[in-house]
Amino acid sequence: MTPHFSRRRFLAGLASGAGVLALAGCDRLAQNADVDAVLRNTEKLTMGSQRALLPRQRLAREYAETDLSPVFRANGTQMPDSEEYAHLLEREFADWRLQVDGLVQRPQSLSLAELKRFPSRTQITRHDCVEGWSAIGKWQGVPLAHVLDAAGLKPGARYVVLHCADELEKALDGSGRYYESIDLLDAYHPQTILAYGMNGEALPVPHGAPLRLRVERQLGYKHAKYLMRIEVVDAFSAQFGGKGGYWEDRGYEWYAGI
Ligand SMILES: Nc1nc2c(c(=O)[nH]1)N[C@H]1C(S)=C(S)[C@@H](COP(=O)(O)O)O[C@H]1N2
Ligand SMILES: [Mo]
Repeated sequence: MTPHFSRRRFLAGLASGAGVLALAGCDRLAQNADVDAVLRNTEKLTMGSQRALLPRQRLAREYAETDLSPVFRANGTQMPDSEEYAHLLEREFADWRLQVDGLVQRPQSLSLAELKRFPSRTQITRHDCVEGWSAIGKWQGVPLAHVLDAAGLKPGARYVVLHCADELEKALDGSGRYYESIDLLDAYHPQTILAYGMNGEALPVPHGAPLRLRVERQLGYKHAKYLMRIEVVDAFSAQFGGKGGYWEDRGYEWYAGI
């Protein structure tokens, strides 16, 4: 008996009592129209209860153009302080590449033009910073799911680490570099995008040019700006301070759900 069939029998047992299990083998169970109807219903029930148990896959609220904040604050780094970034900016990011590596089948090195050739998503959402301010902005970018699919996950992939160009704290050992991490549930969420556009224009430098993460079900500090590299890992304990992000290493929650 395949695991699939035993799962169906388990579901049928749940729905109509253990009697069904006692009287029928797999074949009879599958051929019986009434039982099929029960199975179809329990499948819906299963989907419903899984959706209820997985509120993280809910969509964040999306707004209208008229809701856009007249001013969207920039926070944290507003201009990465490195020669490398200065050179990239000078050439309008023509030499910038997003590295995608780690537990992937096909490591990628993607230019901005290549990222823009993927299907894009535009969303108007509210950004909430723990420091107590919010702003509504329009973001355009490629769903992270498409980029991960292009790279192909390897078995064991669990988290996506986002490496940034900026050091928020100057430290000789590189421990002051901004980074973040999210799990695959958030990485594949339909509103999780790598944004290259903001409010109808190219993403401005203070907001993370040329590319930043939008992960709309979480607080502001998870939305890593100035992306350079996406690394797929099985655990983030070996990265920097081991807590999964620049602010997490300094005491903030790793899962900053809103
Ligand atoms: N690379 C990088 N990403 C970052 C930060 C930063 O300092 N460096 N600050 C975070 C915080 S705390 C917030 S609230 C948002 C601010 O995004 P904004 O500048 O577009 O408002 O970016 C987040 N991502
Ligand atoms: Mo923030």
